[in-house]
Amino acid sequence: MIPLHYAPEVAAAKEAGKAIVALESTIITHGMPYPQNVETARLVEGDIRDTGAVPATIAVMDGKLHIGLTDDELDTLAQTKNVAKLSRADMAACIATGGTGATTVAATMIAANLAGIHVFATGGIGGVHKGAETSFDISADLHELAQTPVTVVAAGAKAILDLDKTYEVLETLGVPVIAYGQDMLPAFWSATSPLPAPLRMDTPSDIASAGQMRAAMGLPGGQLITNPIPADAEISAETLAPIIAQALNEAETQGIAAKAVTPFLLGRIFELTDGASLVANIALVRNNARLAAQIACVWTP
Ligand code: PSU
Ligand code: MN
Repeated sequence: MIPLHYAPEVAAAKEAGKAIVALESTIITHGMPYPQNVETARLVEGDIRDTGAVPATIAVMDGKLHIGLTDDELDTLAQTKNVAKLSRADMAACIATGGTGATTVAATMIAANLAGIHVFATGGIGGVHKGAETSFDISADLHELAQTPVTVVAAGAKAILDLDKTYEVLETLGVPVIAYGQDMLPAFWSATSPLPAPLRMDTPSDIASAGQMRAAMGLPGGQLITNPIPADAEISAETLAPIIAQALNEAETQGIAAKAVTPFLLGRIFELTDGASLVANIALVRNNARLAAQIACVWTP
C-alpha cells in the first residue's frame, strides 16, 4: 500500500471533480532561500486558486507521500535543513523508511500520476549538464517526461545546462516540447532563445487535447510546455553569462557532483545577482502556475 496522504483541500477537489495542479517541493527546499521559498509557494498556490484550480504541493513527510500540504506543513518543510532531494531512484526508499524529502520534477510527476493529476507547474526542469560528455550528468527529469503521463509547465531549461543537448535528448526520448505562444524556445530568465521550438501551441485547450491524444494512442510519457517569462521580469542572457560561468567554475573547482550540482549553481547565481535571479524566478513560476491551472481546467476527465 502506498501511504498517499491527501490534504483536505485536495481530497475535496478530487471528490468534486475539480481541476488540480501539482507543484514540486525541491524548488522550496533546494531552489530558494527561506523565507522567500515559503512566501513564493503560498503565492503560487494562490495563483492556481485564482485561476479556478486547486494546488497540490507534493512532498514526502515522515514516510507519507503528501498530495497537497497544509499551510503549517508547507512552513515546516520550508524551514527544515538538509531535507533529502528525491527523484525516481530514491523516492520509494524514503517512503519505506519513514523519511522526509522534497520531490524533484521526476518524483513529483510520479506522485501526480499516482494521484490522478495530469498537470504540474514548476520553474525549470533538470536537463543535460554542461560537460555531460565526461560527467554523464543528465537529469532523471528527462527520462521521467518520457514515461510518466503528466504535462509539465516550465519556463524552459536554465542556461546552467547545455540547452542544445537537453532538447536533443528530449527529442530522442520522444517527449513533445511545446512553446506557448511563440516560435522560439524560452530560456528561463529570458523569454526567448536562438533555439526554434519543436512545437508551438497558443491555447490551453490545444495543450490539453494533445496530452489526451497521446494517452488515447497508448503513448507513454508526458509533455513539456515551455512558457516564456513575463517581459517585465526578464534578465538578459548577457547579464547572466559571466555569473553562470563563475558558478560553473566554482562547482568544478570545489568538486560538486551528482545531486548537489543543481542546488549549488542555483544558490551561487542567487548570491552573485544579489537576489535578482530570485525575483525573476518567482515571476516565472507564478506565470507557469496560471497557465498550468488554465490547462487543468480544460482537461476533460
Ligand atoms: N531547475 C530550477 N529550479 C529548481 C530545479 C531545477 O530552475 O529548483 C530543481 C527541480 O526540482 C528539478 C531538479 O527537478 O532541480 C533537477 O535536479 P537534477 O539536475 O539533480 O536532476
Ligand atoms: Mn544530475
